Amino acid sequence: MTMKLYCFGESGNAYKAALSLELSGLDWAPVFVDFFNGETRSTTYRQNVNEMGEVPVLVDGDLRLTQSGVIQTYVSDLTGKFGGGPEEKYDVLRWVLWDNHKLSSQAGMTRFLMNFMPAEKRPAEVIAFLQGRLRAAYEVLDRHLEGRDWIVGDAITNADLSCCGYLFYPEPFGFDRTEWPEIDRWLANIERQPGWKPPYELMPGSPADRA
Ligand SMILES: N[C@@H](CCC(=O)N[C@@H](CS)C(=O)NCC(=O)O)C(=O)O
Repeated sequence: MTMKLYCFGESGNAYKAALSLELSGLDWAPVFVDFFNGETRSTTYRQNVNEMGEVPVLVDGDLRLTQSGVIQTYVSDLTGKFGGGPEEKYDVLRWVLWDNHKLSSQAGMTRFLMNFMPAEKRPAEVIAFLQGRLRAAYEVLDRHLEGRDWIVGDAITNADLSCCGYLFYPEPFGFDRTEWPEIDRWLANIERQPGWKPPYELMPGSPADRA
């Protein structure tokens, strides 16, 4: 049976789940969530789809999973891909948790404030603060990638598929991959994976659709 992923194109957190599903070769289909018209905040969504009011949500038969890291782990359990070897799995988890806290959550927030919030409401001080926090995260990642092709071990894992979640988006949020040579090289490694697609080709909905 085809798995369903509740998502929308602008969501880097949903992209992490979509990319894992796509690269794993599992049979999945997106279900568009109309975030920009308030769907995730609706009572219907919270009662029937996700009490946390978020995407991504994966539905596989009777099983419903939320949180990108959980969905990625499920994909690994089903396919044996991207989980790292037995001695790497905790290191993979360590980077997924770091990403969820220090990289993706702040990148998602900054990108939202700089691109999707009406221009007159954009809080310059908050954006500057978040960009400072993000630079510290880019530094951690760039330094870690020195001499490595992948974040953990010798092959792509959920650590990579999590940390890259926001870094392929075209909208400006203070990240320029040419400033970070190790991150740039690592993103190119991910782009070379068979089946790789950028976010707006993998999931429905994009700024262009709303223009
Ligand atoms: N840690 C969560 C974060 C999920 C998340 O923040 N999703 C955002 C979209 S990128 C969302 O659905 N927000 C809905 C809202 O704030 O109303 C994950 O990795 O799945």
